[in-house]
Amino acid sequence: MKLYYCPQTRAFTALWMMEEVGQLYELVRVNIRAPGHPSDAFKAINPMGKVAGFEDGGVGFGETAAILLYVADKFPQTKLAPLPADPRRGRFLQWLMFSPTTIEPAMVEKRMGHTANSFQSGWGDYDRALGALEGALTPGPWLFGDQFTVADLYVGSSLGFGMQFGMIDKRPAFVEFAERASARPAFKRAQEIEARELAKG
Ligand SMILES: N[C@@H](CCC(=O)N[C@@H](CS)C(=O)NCC(=O)O)C(=O)O
Repeated sequence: MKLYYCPQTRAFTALWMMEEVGQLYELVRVNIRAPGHPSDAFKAINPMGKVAGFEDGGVGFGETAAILLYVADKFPQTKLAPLPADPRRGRFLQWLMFSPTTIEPAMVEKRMGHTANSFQSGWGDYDRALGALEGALTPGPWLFGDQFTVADLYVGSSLGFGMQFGMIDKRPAFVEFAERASARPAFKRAQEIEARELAKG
């Protein structure tokens, strides 16, 4: 397995995932700020030319949610995803997709300082999106009680990033959830790898 990665980008979420799984993988650096990026070779991995990218068995793909789900399904012993026959699977997929489909556009709305037409916009609007998420994080500790899944990982990562850059309100449920997620040993290992990679330049 190869993870195509660049420090200080969304690829951190997939890096954290790989550290949760604990299987051998190769970290392949992609410099998204270099002239000529994205190369044709990298677009053969991820047609959008964005990180994170992933490759397994010679097949490449992108999109963080796809990478998280693919790896969680490949290693079911990690219990990072309810199995396909589990009735909770649909709700798990809903929350896994919530970051790219709903939290991310809501954060853009906040940054741009406008209010979306909640009825027409796929993510509703900022308050509606955050309200739905806030409701799901209680009572916790995770979206599915005691079972930590990649949906928690992605939501935790998005909340941490969004609150750091002022695009998500620091509501107590969000702060506590992000703190709980970032206290995980795999998160800390990913941070160490990120610091090491950053130091390489
Ligand atoms: N929907 C993608 C977004 C990935 C993304 O936007 N990555 C940015 C870095 S945070 C990137 O690669 N930008 C460089 C580019 O667009 O060429 C995902 O979640 O994986």
